[in-house]
Amino acid sequence: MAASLRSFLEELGERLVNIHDQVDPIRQAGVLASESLHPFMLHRLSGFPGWRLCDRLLADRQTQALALGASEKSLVPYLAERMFKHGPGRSVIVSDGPCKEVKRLGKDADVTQIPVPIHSAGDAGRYIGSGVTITKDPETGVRNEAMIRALVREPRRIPFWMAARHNWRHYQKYEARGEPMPMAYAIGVHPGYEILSNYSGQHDTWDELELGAGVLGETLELVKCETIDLEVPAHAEIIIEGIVRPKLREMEGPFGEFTGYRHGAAGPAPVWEITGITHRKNPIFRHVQATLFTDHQVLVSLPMAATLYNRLREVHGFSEIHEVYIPSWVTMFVVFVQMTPRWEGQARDVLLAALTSPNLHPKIAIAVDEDVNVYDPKEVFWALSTRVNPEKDVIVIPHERIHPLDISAPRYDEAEVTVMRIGGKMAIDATKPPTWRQKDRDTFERVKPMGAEDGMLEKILARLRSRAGKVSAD
Ligand SMILES: [Mn+2]
Repeated sequence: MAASLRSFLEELGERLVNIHDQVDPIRQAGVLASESLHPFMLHRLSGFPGWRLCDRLLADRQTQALALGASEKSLVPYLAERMFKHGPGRSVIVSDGPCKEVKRLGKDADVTQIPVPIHSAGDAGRYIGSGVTITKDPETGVRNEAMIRALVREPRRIPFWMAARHNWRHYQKYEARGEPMPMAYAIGVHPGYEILSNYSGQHDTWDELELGAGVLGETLELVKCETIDLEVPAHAEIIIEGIVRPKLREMEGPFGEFTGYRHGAAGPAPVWEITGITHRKNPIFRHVQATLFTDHQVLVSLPMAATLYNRLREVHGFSEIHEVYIPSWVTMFVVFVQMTPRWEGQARDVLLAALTSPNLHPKIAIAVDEDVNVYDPKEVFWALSTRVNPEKDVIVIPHERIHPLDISAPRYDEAEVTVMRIGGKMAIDATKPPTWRQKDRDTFERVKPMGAEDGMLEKILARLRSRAGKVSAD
């Protein structure tokens, strides 16, 4: 069976919380998605009979591992191995697919008839944040995917923020030719494909959907669009097709983003003119609530962590990297690296590599040793407190390009559709002295309470620890 949103929902089994109460998706789904700690499905949507809505499919490490076919314990190393050693998989074009069960083309297409929520109070309107955005390089014919936000306020006219670097490059090429760019959204695909569509590294001969096929170990089925020259995933719940004319701009934003702020990118934006919508029968709208601590961060931080894991291991020819962790509670601007430094300066170079990568997000990078639980903020702060001498272990780098939505740094050129911000970055080396100075390193060996290795105490310890609860990766 092809990997689809529905196959994943089946795999979730009892983890999926089914809600049969009547819910207004436009005005009530935002807070439900924001607060939920579980994958959930809304079965009765006011004003949208026949539709369902789901979100928080990647609510924790367990569901993330399920989406990628990985184990919880080695999620990032596994993903890096599938992405960079195994590599992209194959795709095949088929003549028909479930995404075409219902067709609404031309003037029959109306995006407002899809249960798209308002994410946050103060947003410019309803926003699609869950569309895997598909464009094609007009010179090479290679597709690109990313997930970008689109403002739904008219049936067929949608301003959208062109933050993603590769889609934007495609649009620049179409603009230079004076031609409209075909663009499609695939909404409601297997979350493995959603995750990989947020890969930001270079790709000249394959696209992010094929990278997803490689990670999931299947051949991806694509179908041709009805109204534009583009291929889309056959098993998607919803496909939206359209064109983006050159030079045309409309105001877009504000929109409450993954940073927890609504400002940062509002301004003139390209306009997507909808030419057709196709969807499955009894369609499921996959929502991605774009506020703090939601799927939004995870969708981007997982491929980013795998990309960094792969990249950091190459520093100095070989660096012993155990984990790269970008929790949703740091808004993707902070990267934790767990490593064993061998040489003097190695941790610092690893951190500098983490701050200059395909992703603009990392602004602060922190390295800790293998004896620090990188998933536990208390442990990381302990390492910061006791292993950092700020006058030598903190590097501040001025005047770097930083993430467009990081409003702590000033914005340049408000007239452009993509946002440019320049600000500082910081590396903090909270590792012990490197292994080549073993004696100095041994000074930082952690003390263990007496009896820590006494197996006879396990039952008593379990009772005594039960109130605190263990911190694990989110
Ligand atoms: Mn790309």
